[in-house]
Amino acid sequence: MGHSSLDKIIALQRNPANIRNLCILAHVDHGKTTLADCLVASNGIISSRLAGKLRYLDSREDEQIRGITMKSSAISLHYKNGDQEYLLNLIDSPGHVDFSSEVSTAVRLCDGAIVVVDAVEGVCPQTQVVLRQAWLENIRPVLVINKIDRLITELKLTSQEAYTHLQKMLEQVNAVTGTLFTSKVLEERAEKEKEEEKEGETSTGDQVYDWSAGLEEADDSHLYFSPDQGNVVFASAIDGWGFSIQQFAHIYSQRMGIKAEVLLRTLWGDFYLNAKAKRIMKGAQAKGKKPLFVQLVLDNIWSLYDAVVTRRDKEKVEKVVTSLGVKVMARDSRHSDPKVLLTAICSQWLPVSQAILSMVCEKLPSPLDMAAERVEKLMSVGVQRFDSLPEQTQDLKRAFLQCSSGENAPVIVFVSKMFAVDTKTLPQNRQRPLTQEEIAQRRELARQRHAERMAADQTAAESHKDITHSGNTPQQCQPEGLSIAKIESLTLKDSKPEEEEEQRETFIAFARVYSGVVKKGQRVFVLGPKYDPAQGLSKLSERCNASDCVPEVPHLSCCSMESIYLLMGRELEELEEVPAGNVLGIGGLEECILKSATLSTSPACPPFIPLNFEATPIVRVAIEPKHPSEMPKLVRGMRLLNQADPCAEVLIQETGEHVLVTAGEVHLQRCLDDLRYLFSKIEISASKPIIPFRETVVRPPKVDMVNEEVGKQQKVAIIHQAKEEALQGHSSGTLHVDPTGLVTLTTPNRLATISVRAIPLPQEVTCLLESSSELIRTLEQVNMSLREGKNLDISLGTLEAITGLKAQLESQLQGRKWRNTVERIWAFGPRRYGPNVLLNNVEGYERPSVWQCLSRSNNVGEARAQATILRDFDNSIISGFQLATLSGPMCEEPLMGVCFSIERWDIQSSVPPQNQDSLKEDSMSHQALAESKLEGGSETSARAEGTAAVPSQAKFKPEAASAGCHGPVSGQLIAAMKEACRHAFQAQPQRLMAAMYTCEIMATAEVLGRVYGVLGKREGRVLHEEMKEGTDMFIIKAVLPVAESFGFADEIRKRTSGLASPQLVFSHWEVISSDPYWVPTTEEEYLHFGEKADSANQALKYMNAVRRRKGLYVEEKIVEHAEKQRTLSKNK
Ligand SMILES: Nc1nc2c(ncn2[C@@H]2O[C@H](COP(=O)(O)OP(=O)(O)OP(=O)(O)O)[C@@H](O)[C@H]2O)c(=O)[nH]1
Ligand SMILES: [Mg+2]
Repeated sequence: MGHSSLDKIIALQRNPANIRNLCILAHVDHGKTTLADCLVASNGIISSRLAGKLRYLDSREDEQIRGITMKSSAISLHYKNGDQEYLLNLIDSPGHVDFSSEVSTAVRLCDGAIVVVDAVEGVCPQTQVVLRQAWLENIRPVLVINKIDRLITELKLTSQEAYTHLQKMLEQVNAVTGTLFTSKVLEERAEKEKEEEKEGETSTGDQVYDWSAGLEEADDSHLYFSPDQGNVVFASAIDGWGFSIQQFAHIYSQRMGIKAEVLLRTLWGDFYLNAKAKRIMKGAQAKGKKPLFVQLVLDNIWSLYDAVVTRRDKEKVEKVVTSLGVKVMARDSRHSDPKVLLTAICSQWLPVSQAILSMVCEKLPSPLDMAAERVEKLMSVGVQRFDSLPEQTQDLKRAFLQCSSGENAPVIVFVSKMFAVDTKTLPQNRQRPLTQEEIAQRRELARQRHAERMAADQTAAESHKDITHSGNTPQQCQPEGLSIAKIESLTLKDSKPEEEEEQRETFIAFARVYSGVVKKGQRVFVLGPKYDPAQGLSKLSERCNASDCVPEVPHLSCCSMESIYLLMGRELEELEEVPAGNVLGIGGLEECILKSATLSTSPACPPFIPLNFEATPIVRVAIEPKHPSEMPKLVRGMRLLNQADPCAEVLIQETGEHVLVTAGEVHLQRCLDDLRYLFSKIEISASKPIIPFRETVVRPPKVDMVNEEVGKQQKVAIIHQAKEEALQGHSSGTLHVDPTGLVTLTTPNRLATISVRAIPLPQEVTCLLESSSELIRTLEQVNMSLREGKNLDISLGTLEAITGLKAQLESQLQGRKWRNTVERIWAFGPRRYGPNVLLNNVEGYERPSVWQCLSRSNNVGEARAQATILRDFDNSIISGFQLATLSGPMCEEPLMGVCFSIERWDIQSSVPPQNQDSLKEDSMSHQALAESKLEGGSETSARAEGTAAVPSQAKFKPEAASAGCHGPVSGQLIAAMKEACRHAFQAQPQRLMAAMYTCEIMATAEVLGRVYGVLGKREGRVLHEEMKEGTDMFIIKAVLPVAESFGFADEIRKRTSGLASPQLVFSHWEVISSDPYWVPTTEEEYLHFGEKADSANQALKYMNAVRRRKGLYVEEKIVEHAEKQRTLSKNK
């Protein structure tokens, strides 16, 4: 990078009004990086001839080979728009679903986005996702419709058809933004109403709102994409052209003498030119006239392509060239590839960089225009309301809005990811060209050294002569030995740092300054995601400096920003300081930041809300080094990988396996490559992907495997069988299963008895719980702090969301069986927010509900007063439930969609035996199950006497005697609860749930059959198929089990010769309908499936595969009835 442009960028960084921070977002392969190339070429960083071919921002080798972007990277460009100079910090993001976390990291640092859509493919799944992400982060998008050339050369549309096609596409894009916007307006309106209601029902009591009132009031015109709004550019990045209708309005207003404003309004839309009247009229479609856009814009482009590419008409080309006033070099016009000539003409006539950059400068906001709403959202820690934050923290909002670079402005920086670069390529270590003086100096030095060496050689030769002359061998040896040792030590010294150096990857933080000036070497506070500014402020003074000696505050540390860089795509440029409003790279933070963080000089600054990732990491593999001795290197490498990737997770399982969790197959491949060649630099081997399953229970099926109705008798028989099996497993009498599936279990010390029943949750409830897991987690946090007696100011939105969840649950859990269940929910699990429910059906046992935060003012005191012995052990029950739901009995995978209802719970306090008499009073029974009460009673006395050292009783029930050594009751209760849940689960028909991907495949008619073939082979299910309008493409939407998905994309690509490439997105969990424990019981079933019936049972296969992987017992008979194999030879 030249000095002049670096200086220019540094100067521009100081003027936030002329800075634009933007990213390029799109579905995979819609041409983001190609477009970025054109913009980069406009700054002379790459040659304009190579623009589009180089893909400059895809700097990794695998990105170039695969042709897809995997990491987002930034580059700073300058652009002169009119008389103003602008600085554009541009971030190119990946479009593949596997890397959507990289998109989140890019979007957070920007104020605007260029959304690119392929003119042929139109709105694709990732297009919707990125539009949503832009929405969630409150950044403003502009639209580029790319690859218009494909409409001409591939689809061979006429200009009129192309216009209709483009119109439709624009509608599609606007439909997506429309839904986002409507939901937001309605939400805001509801919030406003609520607040007004709260403020006082007296004054505004009788105001009536129409449901659409909010929608009409809000000005949404800037939210929709429309060429006449100036936020749409039509382009072909590969051919280097692009235009907005402003450009054409400008051209034609001069040529035709029509006002530019009039043209601006009419160039896009149903208008036509009436040549006779010399007027622009409405209603082109109705009158069958050419719309203005076709006549004045598209026709020109179409005829240019026709002349240059299709017909290669030299004369016409010359005419066009002279009429457009562009210059074409002779070698371009003589080139065998007509595209070269086309690019040469187009890039001068309608340069794409100019169209896009001027739109960006005019339509996207500068850092100064940051909306107050966005700031509040960024600063709202956890569930707290913005106005409940400390005053100093609220004051910081002003700093955000001012985006000031003054000396007194607090420094606020957000780091959205860490990326690794080779230490050698850092600007500090890069070789710079030598000046003349330095060259002369070096020459002189070399000359001196040479002279010295010559002199030394001479003296050495002389001394050698002396030694040989004297013939004294020991003397001769000594210096030699010495010198060898010296050399060794020297090489040792040399090689050691070199090795370290070689391994070193330097981590650079990808960040943005929101306020203040970041200076090299400055010390700042690093605020972890859980840092609470109120707590920080109570321990530190507001003026406290990060370089002072700071007392310990949780989630707060100090760090110095050792170096500061300008991000220039593949290169970095070292800077001394960066003012507010810019994107930058910061070195020296790898010790204090894992993936993302907030940095500030003020302890009042809250941590920014976490990035929202759209991708779910789901593909896991176990990794080990090829040579076991290299384990430490692998561990280090995995640590670095974890830091360098926003989405990858690295875990060490209890089994000691090192597990890598990634978002998909492509992401996995990239992570493995990174480990191999970058971070560990050793050979590694990865296991086959570990596929996650869920375990669940279902209602007893009504038909058997051959579709015959299951008779009542038989059903009972099955349950009896299950019961027997369950009882066989437990020889002691502590377990009891009744025919309805109620499991009663007593702890080994006979102090507590629990009865649990497992009930399948309705599917929509499971879905709801699964999708609201974040909310449930928040709810759990709130409950936790309520239990600790803290008072939290929960934001209105959160409270509303919780109320909404409760109402939804209530409406979905209808019917006699579920009456009042929602109020009685005890906990969710596993991990306290999973999709399983624990129900309190114990008669007479009251505990604070999980919804207590909704009505907490009147509930807390009451709940405390009720603390009983049962309440003391409440947590043990929850823990047991969490353990049971974390790993089920089928193959130790988490449960899903199961409701455990506790119907009875007895406990006796574990008082020492001298209090024998009081035992009975402590004993509490909440259900009058006569027999079990009797049983419980006798057990109690047995236990009491046993511990009071009455030997005869102890013999009678030896386990009761050792109650004391069974440990505290809570531990036993946890284990018993876990066991009870497992048995209750097993008493119901069990099923496995498989993770499912959805995929959208775009394929032409001729390869459609093959796509279906591959889908069918992999147990995929086609949801729907439609033809894309105006093309010969079909869009197939299908679901596919994750277990069958490995190699799917490759297979499809191979079978269709690269014409179709699917993208797999995790969508949901689905119950596998077959019963893994099923064995044929009726005659028909025997006939159908044979005796072993193991051929068709997919669920059993999955289950056994998981069990085998986990080293669990697998019941498998390879040969059941062995028969001697006979060879049927001819001779017999
Ligand atoms: N016909 C045509 N092809 C284009 C155009 N722009 C890009 N392409 C091609 O589309 C393919 C994908 O381009 P990229 O720029 O890598 O797409 P991307 O959006 O960066 O892809 P990801 O980063 O992987 O999401 C390349 O083969 C380009 O040559 C265009 O305007 N017309
Ligand atoms: Mg790309």
